[in-house]
Amino acid sequence: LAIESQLRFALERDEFVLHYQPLVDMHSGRVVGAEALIRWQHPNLGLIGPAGFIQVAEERGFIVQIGNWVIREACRQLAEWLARGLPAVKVSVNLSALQFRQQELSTVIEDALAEHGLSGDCLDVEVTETVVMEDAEATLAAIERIKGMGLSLSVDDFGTGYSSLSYLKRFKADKIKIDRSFVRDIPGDSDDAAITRAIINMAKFLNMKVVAEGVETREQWDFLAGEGCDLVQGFLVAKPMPAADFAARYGKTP
Ligand code: G
Ligand code: G
Ligand code: NA
Ligand code: MN
Repeated sequence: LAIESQLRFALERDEFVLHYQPLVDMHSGRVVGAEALIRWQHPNLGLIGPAGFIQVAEERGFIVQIGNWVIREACRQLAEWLARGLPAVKVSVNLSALQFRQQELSTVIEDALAEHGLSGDCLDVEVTETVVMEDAEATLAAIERIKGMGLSLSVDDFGTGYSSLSYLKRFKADKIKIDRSFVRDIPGDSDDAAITRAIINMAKFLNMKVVAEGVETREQWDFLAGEGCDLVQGFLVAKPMPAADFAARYGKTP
């Protein structure tokens, strides 16, 4: 059976899972966030990453339902961690452009938060630059509703899309996530070092926090720290992991 037809049933068969990757505050060294990253536990093919099905889900119109599940599951998981006394982290969920076209996005988020007794500031939504630029008026309205509920907004994979700095300002993003393609060759590559430095400085002037993605080495960390980067995400800290592993590793109160 083709992936497409199995994807249709994956939700009702409860085959999706969220893995979590920590975001670390460079100043305190503490885990302050967790990005929720979807995987499909396929009955025959094993664990499939988002690259293997998100685009198909978008094309086939499944992404809204899947994305709504992600929002609810992230809230359920965070509430469970908090109920067990784990330190609070902000959970980031990735939203695709099509989710902004549904009228109910803010209602879905509101209901998920309410059902689990969470406030809006527990959640962060990650959107790519492309999302921000497509259908700007409708997306802007949806983002304003979401931000009005207390959620923060992060621009994901920054630098890889057709960024317009005026959009960035209009959407009042709270965070910029520097795409890992720029981070990979710092500090050695002088172009990437300059780009990374420029993004960090721009974010500071716009009052936004900066997350460096894909940090794998101590040298990258040191360079980013020296440039004033706020947060780091990457294999140097940890790979994305199942919720239970995340809780076991970061649940210890410092
Ligand atoms: O998990 P991995 O590191 O392979 O993530 C690859 C990409 O998949 C990331 O760019 C991320 O934005 C996207 N992705 C992960 N989880 C979700 C999700 O729940 N919804 C959407 N739309 N994209 C996701
Ligand atoms: O949302 P986004 O597309 O940025 O999703 C993050 C993706 O980056 C996930 O697929 C995750 O597994 C991957 N990733 C996270 N940290 C690192 C890292 O340090 N190195 C590399 N190569 N990939 C990473
Ligand atoms: Na992301
Ligand atoms: Mn990214």
